[in-house]
Amino acid sequence: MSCRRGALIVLEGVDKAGKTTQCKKLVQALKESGRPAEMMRFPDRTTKIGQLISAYLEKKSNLEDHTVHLLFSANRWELVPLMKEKLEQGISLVVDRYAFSGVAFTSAKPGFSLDWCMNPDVGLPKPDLVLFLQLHPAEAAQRGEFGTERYEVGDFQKIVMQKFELLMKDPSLNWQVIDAAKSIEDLHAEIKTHSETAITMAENQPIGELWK
Ligand code: ADP
Ligand code: 2DT
Repeated sequence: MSCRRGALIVLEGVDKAGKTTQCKKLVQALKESGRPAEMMRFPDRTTKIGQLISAYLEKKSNLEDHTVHLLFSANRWELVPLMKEKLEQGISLVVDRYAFSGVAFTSAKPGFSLDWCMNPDVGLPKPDLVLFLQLHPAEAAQRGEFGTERYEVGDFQKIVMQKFELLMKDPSLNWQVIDAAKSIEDLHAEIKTHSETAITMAENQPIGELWK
């Protein structure tokens, strides 16, 4: 490899765990320490597929459950060429939700196996680090009411959490569980340390393939 590649760092967690707050702070801190970094988020609502997903989440349209699952996956795949290009240029990507949200949310619906849900995302760029921001539902509730989007319902989120726990048992991924009840600054310090280690480890390794 002619230049050191960037790392793929994913932040996952339940709603209001602080994912977006921490992604932004991490990108800023990495840049300030001379490590190129950019933020991405899934779903990326700016593409044509993303707009279909956005209308579904906003309850402006209804989509069949299998169909919307495949659209979420397609929304990741359509960005893979760009992601690989950036990683190969040495830019680390800090990603707000990824395939793990995809699997956890759909498999929380009746009749969806974990295996079926994982299949469309097999082979995506493999994260070098997955930070799971763990927050008790009662703590999350203190951070404000749920919004009005689809899935922003307490009981559904509890099942989603159980599905995330199943995914976290996979030893082929570098999962780091973080206590998201800590202060924004304490969390940031912990996340930055894990990320710097992952960036150093990833530098001389090829980009992996998820769940392969
Ligand atoms: P997410 O992206 O996981 O849904 P956000 O980053 O949007 O979460 O944060 C949700 C809300 O909680 C925001 O109002 C944010 O300011 C607040 N928040 C984020 N992190 C913390 C924290 N560590 N402690 C207390 N409040 C937080
Ligand atoms: P936010 O934009 O507020 O993060 O909400 N979701 C996300 C899925 O059901 N499947 C997926 O593949 C992804 C990435 C989680 C987005 C909502 O969409 C859900 C919450």
